[in-house]
Amino acid sequence: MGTIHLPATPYHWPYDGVVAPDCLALVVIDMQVDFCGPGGYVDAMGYDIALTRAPIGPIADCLAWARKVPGLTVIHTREGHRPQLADLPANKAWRSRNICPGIGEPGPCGRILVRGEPGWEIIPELAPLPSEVIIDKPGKGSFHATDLEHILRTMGITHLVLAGITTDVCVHTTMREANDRGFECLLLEDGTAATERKHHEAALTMVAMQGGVFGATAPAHAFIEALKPLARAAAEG
Ligand code: C5J
Repeated sequence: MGTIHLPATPYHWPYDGVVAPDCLALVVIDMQVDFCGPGGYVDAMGYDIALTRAPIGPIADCLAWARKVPGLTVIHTREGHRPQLADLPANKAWRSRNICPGIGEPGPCGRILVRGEPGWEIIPELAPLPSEVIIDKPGKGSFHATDLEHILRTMGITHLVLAGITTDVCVHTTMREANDRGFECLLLEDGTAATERKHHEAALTMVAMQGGVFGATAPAHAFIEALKPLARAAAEG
């Protein structure tokens, strides 16, 4: 079995030299209609969804190659709440109502950020395969109130490549949570985006400070180049 390593900022990733595909997960965060689709939550708040849609192509390319590498795990997350909003903290509800239809209120894509509604679905371009893990999370981080850590430890996964939206909120929170738990993280620079470009750029810069305080960053093509030899070897049998 081959291994994965690639040029990244601020160090050649991973810190420990190489990672085998069965110790690696590609985690695609919250690529839901509510965050990047027309009529979804971000659109309703008045942000430009062209920004949050920009990573769709790079993520689709990464998924296509990752799915060809035996042993590599793909995980998707969805932010959302139970229909009765029993898992929606009062401060999150209050803040969301300050801007537009609040979480749980009706919008063009159904009730905002409520599980089972059209806006909560992952966009069709990045639809999970039936074999892939989906984590439903009520918070910004993917570890809070989910079984993500249990799944990663059970599967022997130690290294995470992160993509999805938004860079400064759910992706950063997840990366920080993962880093504190000892997972070695790589963030895909063009596989993520924020509702404001300057926040995206600042969030990438923050990862690389202090020698890589939360891990490293690299463009999606660098990750894909690292996957290609393994995918080709698998195809040749
Ligand atoms: C936000 C997210 N921004 N997925 N969620 O509320 O980043």
